[in-house]
Amino acid sequence: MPHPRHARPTRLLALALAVTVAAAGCSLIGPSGPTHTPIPPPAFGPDDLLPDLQMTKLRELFTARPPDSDRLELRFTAEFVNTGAGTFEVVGERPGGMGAPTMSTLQVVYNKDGSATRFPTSAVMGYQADDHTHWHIWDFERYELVDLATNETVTKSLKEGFCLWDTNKFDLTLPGAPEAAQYLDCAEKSDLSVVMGVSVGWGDVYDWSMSTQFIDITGTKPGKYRLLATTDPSGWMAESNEDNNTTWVDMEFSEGDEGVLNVTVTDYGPFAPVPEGAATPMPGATTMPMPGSSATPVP
Ligand SMILES: [Cu+2]
Repeated sequence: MPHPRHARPTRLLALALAVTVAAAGCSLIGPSGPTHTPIPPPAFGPDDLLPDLQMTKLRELFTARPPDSDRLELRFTAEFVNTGAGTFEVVGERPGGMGAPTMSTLQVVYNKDGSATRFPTSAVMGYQADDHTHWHIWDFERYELVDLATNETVTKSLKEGFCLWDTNKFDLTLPGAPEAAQYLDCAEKSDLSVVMGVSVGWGDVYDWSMSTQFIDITGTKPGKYRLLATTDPSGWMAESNEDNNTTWVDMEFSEGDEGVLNVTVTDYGPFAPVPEGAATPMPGATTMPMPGSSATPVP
């Protein structure tokens, strides 16, 4: 059933409560350094229709050197899906008007009785130009490469933004899954608010070909590595299960041509399994890797 985005009655939680609780929390070290004190999501009851965000299998992994650069990139396609009972919806607002470069955010959780809870989250949105030209949530996915010989993190994703969007049908047999995409717009530069999200049963795909969909592995030697990908890594959003947000893939890097590393996948960590009779097959690479990349992407 399509869900209305703005029309439902809301009960705004007491912000004072959230701030009091947040003051007791520890400061947060994100992938790009210290950020503001996180606001914990409120508690929810059995009639609140919470989303559940999970990663699907990481795919299309390969390394590449962009033209005119010494950087070596590990590129891959990542996707998170919403397998919960309710839609995942985030509202961005900038009450300060056009002069404000960022939007503060609210998550909206709908209830079986038709009401909705809107509450502030620690997530921040910014406008991204280049090949996106829309608003993003910063740091909503985290990617880390771990050297399996030393168990040390080699590199992490940069501060990165994500527009939440119903890009892929994942499991439309889930109760409440809409047949058609509901979230397809991350607004324009001049907009003062935006509603983004991922519906029940839908996925949001970050294709390897997007400008920032890589981690910098310059200087990484051949060997065995684990790539971990986590959605909502700081736990900003309310979900029915906070313990299934990470997936990983184990790989062996070997010397390739022209300084790239060839990638052989050896194992996968837990991921949201493609349901039997899924509405559509998982998307694969539709174009060849960029010049200078390592062979064909690993499916
Ligand atoms: Cu974008």
